Amino acid sequence: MEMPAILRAMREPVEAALREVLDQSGAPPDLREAMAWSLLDGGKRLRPLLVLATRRLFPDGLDPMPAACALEMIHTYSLIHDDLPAMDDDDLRRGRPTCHRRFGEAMAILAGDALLTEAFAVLARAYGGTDDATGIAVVREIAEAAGPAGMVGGQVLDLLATGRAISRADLETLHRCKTGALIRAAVRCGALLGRADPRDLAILTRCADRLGLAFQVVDDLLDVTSTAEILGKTPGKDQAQGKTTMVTLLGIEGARHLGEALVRDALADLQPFGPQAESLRAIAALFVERTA
Ligand code: GRG
Repeated sequence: MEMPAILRAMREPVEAALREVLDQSGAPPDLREAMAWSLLDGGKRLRPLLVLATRRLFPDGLDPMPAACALEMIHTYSLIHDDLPAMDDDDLRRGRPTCHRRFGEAMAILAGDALLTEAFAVLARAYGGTDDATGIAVVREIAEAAGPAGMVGGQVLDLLATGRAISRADLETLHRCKTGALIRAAVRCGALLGRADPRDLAILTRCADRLGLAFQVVDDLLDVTSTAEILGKTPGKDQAQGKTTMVTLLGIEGARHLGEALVRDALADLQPFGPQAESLRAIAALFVERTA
């Protein structure tokens, strides 16, 4: 998917930082290869970009790159585990074989485990020595977003909802946990690292929640409107698994309108931040314009 130049330029240092994280992980070569297969395979890097772009709103603070890398590592672990036969049982991710198809199930589980645990090592190394509360707030933010009340909890809600109809409220709760939590954490970490005041943090949290839901609405749309070639993963899975989605609840046009309205409101949230929010606005636009 083509990204605007401003985001492409921000993505380059993220790729280099992720490579360095792997080099310093101490993983045995076979494990490193499996981790690299999934981590360095051309994801859009939306979560790291959100951390960096939000940090740009503020003049002072801490380096956002370790938090950006940690979130991408946790996102990648979640995709590896989600693709396993015990969960979504998928063969294709980002246009090539999933980690377990390439390296076997045991190695894929361990590559996911390694990415998750190493993410917290990256955070501890980077922020452990800071003498204020910012570092620990960032670790807490990411742990809570990834854990039982966040992404893992959302995955369980998704599992339980498979094959049965659920209400729109329950679907929004599921989305807020499964995909929204990491997106919210990305924005909040950028703000925390920029030492945002409580008012700005609240505005950005609301903006992130809107973006998180818009992201999932578009994901539901792409699942029915796109192809494996464009998506890089198997389309049509929601219907095949009997899942309630924003498309089944609102129809294609209704879901499209909801996604657009959410991003419009998210952009309005960014108004007070002026030109400093240019890259964040570009990411927000991408959330509805994305094709993969
Ligand atoms: C296994 C604990 C555990 C959690 C899995 C996020 C998740 C929970 C599963 C992924 C299933 C899925 C395809 C959800 C739709 C939203 C999503 C996370 C899409 C992939 O994110 P992108 O589009 O991917 O940012 P890239 O490949 O660009 O990184």
